[in-house]
Amino acid sequence: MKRLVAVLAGAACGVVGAFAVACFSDRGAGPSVNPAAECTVPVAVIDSMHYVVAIENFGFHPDSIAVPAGATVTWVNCEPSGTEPHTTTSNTGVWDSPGLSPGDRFSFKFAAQGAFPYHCTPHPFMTAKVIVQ
Ligand SMILES: [Cu+2]
Repeated sequence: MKRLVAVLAGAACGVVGAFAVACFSDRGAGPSVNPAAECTVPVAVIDSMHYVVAIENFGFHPDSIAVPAGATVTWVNCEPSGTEPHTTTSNTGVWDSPGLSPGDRFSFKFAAQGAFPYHCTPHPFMTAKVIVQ
């Protein structure tokens, strides 16, 4: 399994333009192969249509991200194991994740332009937004 992870990481890691690209395995809402790698960069841009927001220290990082219409945003819970789950929940009912434990992820594809504020249901002080351009 370790060898497979290394192969996948080798294929997906690198630097594109000014952005560091995290190691990434697109597995939807399932557990991450390597969440630690995704949590080591402040803004993980997988490619122009796929972005990562880290959930860490009871906050969303970055707390505002601009993406093009049609892009997918994946939230990854980067908290230490044992931390209570977080959600990513649209303020206007556009999306709502289940509780995400450390290492879990949730993805949503933004088809429409606009500003999409969201929060964490168990921790309403955790707020952020996605701006779709
Ligand atoms: Cu939370």
